Amino acid sequence: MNHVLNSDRPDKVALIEGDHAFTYAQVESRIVQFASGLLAGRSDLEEARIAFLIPAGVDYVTALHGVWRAGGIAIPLNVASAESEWEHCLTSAGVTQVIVDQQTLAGIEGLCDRLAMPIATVSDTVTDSVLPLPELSPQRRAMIVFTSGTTSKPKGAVTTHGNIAAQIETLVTAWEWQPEDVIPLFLPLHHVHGIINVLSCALWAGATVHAMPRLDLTALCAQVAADTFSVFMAVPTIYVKLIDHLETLEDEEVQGISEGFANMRLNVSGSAACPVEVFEEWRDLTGQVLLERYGMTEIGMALSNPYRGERRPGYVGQALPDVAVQLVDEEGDIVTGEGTPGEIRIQSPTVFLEYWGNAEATEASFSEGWFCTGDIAVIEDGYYRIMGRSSVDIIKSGGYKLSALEIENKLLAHPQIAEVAVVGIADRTWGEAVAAVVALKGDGDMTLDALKSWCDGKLSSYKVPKQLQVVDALPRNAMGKVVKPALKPLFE
Ligand code: MLC
Ligand code: AMP
Repeated sequence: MNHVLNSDRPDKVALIEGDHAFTYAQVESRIVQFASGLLAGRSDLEEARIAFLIPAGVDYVTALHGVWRAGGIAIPLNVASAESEWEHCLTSAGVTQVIVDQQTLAGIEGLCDRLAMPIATVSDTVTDSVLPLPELSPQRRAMIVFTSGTTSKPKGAVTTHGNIAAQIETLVTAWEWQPEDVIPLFLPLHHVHGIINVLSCALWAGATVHAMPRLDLTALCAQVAADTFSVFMAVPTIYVKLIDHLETLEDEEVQGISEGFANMRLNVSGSAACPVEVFEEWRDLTGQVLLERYGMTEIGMALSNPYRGERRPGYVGQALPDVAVQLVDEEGDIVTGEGTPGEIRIQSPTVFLEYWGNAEATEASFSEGWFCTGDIAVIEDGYYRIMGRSSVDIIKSGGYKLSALEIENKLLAHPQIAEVAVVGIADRTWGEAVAAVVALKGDGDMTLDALKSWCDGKLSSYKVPKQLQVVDALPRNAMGKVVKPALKPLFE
């Protein structure tokens, strides 16, 4: 199936990258040339895993769609990861080839050499000898997105072509995507928020995407003030950063930017809870009533406030089209009626197939055919409200899901650290901030700056603790397990 790239208006601009505009026809032709180059004479990649490390732009789209069209499984990697994190993704997924661009080549070249993994750029791969591309059924595996959880190492969530099409279609329908839409893309492209909600929905609808390699608030706001965009999607942290940024500007400039946001048809917040104060400040500043929605790597988007109708602050709305939702209480009973909390469970064509090479984890995440999210919610007056997560070992920082265990395991390699516990503490900007409590070997001391320097290159920088407390010993229960809730007050 040739899903996801609109073919209705070949001359329309699909993607803007810096000073370059690429039409749908140009993007399509580059994808076919790249897919043909990848195939190199074969008729189908037969689900070979092809990873890529490419910032937002035409090469990213070419790699993603090219791997799909050649019958491979696309694995978008975080351009900002530490080497050991890339190594885990490449080896655990059995990647056979890595695609880079000129900027990212130097960072991963050494690792690929060591792993004897072929590496190439998109430009090296495209060919003029275009081949017939394979027919792909919706059941075929299409993508692996690495996601953290309650285990130490991230797991690769596999979605099929059918899952991806369903994830896109439900949002295109619910949020009324149109070919006239224009959206900025500054979110990272190794997670579903950027890949599906922004990039893929836009390209499915025939809209235009402005690809930005990173979040540059000044440049972004200048384009907003020029009324470039009709739709805007971000995590709550970015709305907080925008509110703070506007406070530093002159009134006249603020007015232009606020009007730019006010003139858009839709502002969406998701990937983490949007605090009611942020919802209200954004409405006061721009007149936009944020549409908050809830999703997850394994399921795409599941719950959303209405596009037309009341968007309620602090709530994530109702089930999206074709998504079935259950709340299940601690006894395993389905919650009926309003006001009683339960774990969110999902059944939908959007739900992923499996964790790559980890049948045990896949099985553990389903119950009687329902995917168990680990998020606790309640229904009030017909709207779902997310109350929290069943695990204290998951931290949501700036929209990134982090595993406390993964960070603890890294920190334990520090020669001075005897024991460590990592928790998420409430933070206005990040939602939750990573905080570490350590007990040291011997009599020495440890500063946060010293710990951060030690982490450099060992962990992605957003996983590095933002706060540190040194204690004599960690509080443990009778079973010897660290009592994490007792640690949070240390940071108050
Ligand atoms: C950056 N930093 C973070 C951070 N992002 N710290 C904690 N948490 C984060 N999320 C730190 C860096 O390490 C660095 O620290 C400093 O902030 C500046 O880095 P930066 O890269 O210049 O920051 P900035 O560009 O402002 O990045 C913030 C951000 C980014 C909000 C734009 O975090 C981001 O893009 N988040 C979105 C993640 C996302 O897309 N999640 C969706 C997952 S899918 P130092 O110390 O080095 O200076 C999902 C499903 C769903 O959740 O429902 O959507
Ligand atoms: P990820 O695994 O990175 O896809 O993150 C998914 C998780 O983000 C969910 O399981 C929720 O815990 C959280 N999440 C996403 N959207 C929201 C939201 N609107 N409110 C609260 N939590 C959210």
